[in-house]
Amino acid sequence: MSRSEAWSSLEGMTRNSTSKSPVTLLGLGAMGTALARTWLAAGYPLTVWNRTPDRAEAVAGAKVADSAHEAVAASGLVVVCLLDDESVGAALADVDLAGKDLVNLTTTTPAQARARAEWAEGRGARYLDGGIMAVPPMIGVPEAGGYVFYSGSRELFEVHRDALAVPAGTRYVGEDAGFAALHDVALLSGMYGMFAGAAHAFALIRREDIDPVAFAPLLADWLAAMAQGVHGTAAQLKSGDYTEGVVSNLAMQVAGTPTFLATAEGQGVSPELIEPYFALMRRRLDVGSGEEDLTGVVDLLLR
Ligand code: FVH
Repeated sequence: MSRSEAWSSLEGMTRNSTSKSPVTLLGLGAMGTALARTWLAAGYPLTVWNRTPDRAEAVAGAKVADSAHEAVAASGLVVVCLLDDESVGAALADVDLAGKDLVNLTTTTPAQARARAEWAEGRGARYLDGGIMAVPPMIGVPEAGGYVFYSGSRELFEVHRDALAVPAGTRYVGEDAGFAALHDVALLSGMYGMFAGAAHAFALIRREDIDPVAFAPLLADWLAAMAQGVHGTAAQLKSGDYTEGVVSNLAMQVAGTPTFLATAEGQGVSPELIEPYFALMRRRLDVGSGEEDLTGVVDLLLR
């Protein structure tokens, strides 16, 4: 590198580190600590606070505040990553939020997120809610594919976009503060359905001479292939025509369910995870929807 290149590179580094606005982070649990480390590594001046002060030892380089009040006063952007909505209320109870940009990455319900947005705005803050689609080891590792859903103040999101993009990808899903939590919980609920199916599958082979380690890739590949079906479901929900592009209709699938139940019985496996889904399929068939896809089950769930 020539002298002039080295100088301009040094200038660039200085400009970058001085142009980064300070960030305050409340909460140094597993996730908060991972977040903190990425902001520090990226050169953001970071102030942290945690209810149990010892945990701040894990984030060398951050300024450690003695109280949530002091931490919030230190930066315009205040990120909160605590256990639940109750802990957010407790941590911020006596804190002056006027003029602050509050980003709440704590997992909550959509209703709690909306109420928290109203609460924060009532105290003079702009509010953005976040739903983290990552586990701590994925934070600060772009190739891991983690990201955060954001919803609420678009202005806040745009102003702090660069800082918010440091720990993980960002996906803004609307002005409704509850939407990030709703997307988060919807995806995780889908995940638990998948885990339930996988648990049933493993139970079926559990007592046989079948190596679960050899079985796992078969199951994973099958689930990944079948997961693509959600695009067809979405298209049908949008058009309202549940017979559009049907490959395996409901009547055929319901006819196959006794085989699954008899197999479970034969293997000494409880059908409690799959039977509720089959019951919904039968209910939909009973109203004359045999030519449809499985999409009608979605409507049966709506109370
Ligand atoms: N860890 C994960 O895999 C998931 C990934 C997806 C998103 N979640 C959510 O992130 C929030 C924080 O999770 P976490 O992993 O950091 O959780 P913990 O390690 O258990 O740390 C909890 C922090 O909350 C503080 N805290 C708890 N109660 C209070 C309170 N009443 N007042 C003030 N702070 C409180 C706790 O402080 P301390 O116990 O160290 O004193 C920790 O800082 C969460 O919503 C996940 O669902 C993580």
